[in-house]
Amino acid sequence: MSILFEIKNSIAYITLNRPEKFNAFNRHMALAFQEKLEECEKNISVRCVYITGAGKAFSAGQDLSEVANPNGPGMETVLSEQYNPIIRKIRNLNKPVIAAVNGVAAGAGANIALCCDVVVASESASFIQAFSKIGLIPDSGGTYFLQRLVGLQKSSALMMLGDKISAKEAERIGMIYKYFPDEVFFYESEKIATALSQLPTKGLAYTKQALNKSLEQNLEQQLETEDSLQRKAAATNDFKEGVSAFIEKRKANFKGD
Ligand code: LHQ
Repeated sequence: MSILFEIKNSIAYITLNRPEKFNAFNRHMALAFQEKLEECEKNISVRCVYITGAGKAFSAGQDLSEVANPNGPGMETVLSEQYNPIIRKIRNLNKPVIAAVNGVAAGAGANIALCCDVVVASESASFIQAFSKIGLIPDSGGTYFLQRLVGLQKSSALMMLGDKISAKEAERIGMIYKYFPDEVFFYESEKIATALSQLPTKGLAYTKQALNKSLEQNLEQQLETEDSLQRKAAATNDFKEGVSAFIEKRKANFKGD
C-alpha cells in the first residue's frame, strides 16, 4: 500500500509509503492520498492530521520514472488531477494538519509539506525546490507559499538554484516551525499533534479559514472575516468550556464541538 493510514487518539496518521522510491508520488499514491484526506475531513473522531514519510525520505516529489514511461498515465493532468487537489484538500481541511518531515522533501514533496498548518522536521531532513534542475517550474502551491513564508529574494534563489537546505536553515528563515534532533523527532512531533488534537477543533478550523482569507484580502475585508468567524467560534461548546475552565481554575476538556 502506497499510503498507510491509522487513526489513534483523535490523530489520523498518513504515511507516504514507497520508501524504495523515497516516497515519490505515482498517480496511484497521489489519488490514495486524496482519499485519505477526504476521510480525515469526514470522520468527526479525527481532530488532527499527521503526515510523514516511511523510511529515509519524506517525499522526493513526482516519481520521475512514471514521467519517463511512455505507457504511463501521461503528464497533461498531473497537476489538475494529482497535486492541485491535494493542496486544496489540505488547505480546506477543517482540522489542523501537521507535516512531520522525517527526511528529504523535494519538488512537490517539499511543497505539499510547506502548505501544511504546522511543519516540523528532523535535524537530518532537507528541503529542495528540485524543479529547475529538470526544466520545470515549482508547483503544488510552491510559488504561492514559499514566497509568503521566506520572502521574494530567498524564494526566487531557492527555486532557481534548486539548493538543498537543511532543516536547521529552514527553521532559521521561517520556512518551517521547528526542527528536532532525529532521536526525539517522532516523540516531539507527535507531542505537537497531540496538543493540536486536544484544542478546540472548530476554533482552529476558523483560524485556518481566516488565515486562508488573509492571503487574498485587505485589512477591511479581513476585519469583517474575523468578525464573522469569531461569532461562529463564540457559539461553540468549546468556547463555553474554555471560559468555564478558566474561571474555575481547572484544565479545559475540549471536545472539538
Ligand atoms: C526517485 C525519485 C523520484 C523516482 C528519488 N522519482 N525515483 C509536476 C508536473 C509534471 C511532471 C513532473 O513533476 C511534477 C512535480 C515534481 O515533483 S517535479 C520534481 C520531481 N523530483 C525531483 O526532481 C527530485 C529527484 N530526486 C532527487 O533529486 C534525489 O533523489 C533526492 C535529492 C530527493 C535524494 O537524493 P539522495 O539522497 O542522493 O538519494 P537518491 O538520489 O539515491 O534516491 C534514492 C532512491 O530513490 C533512488 O533509487 P535507487 O533504486 O537508485 O536506489 C532514486 O532513483 C529514487 N528516487 N527521487 N522523484
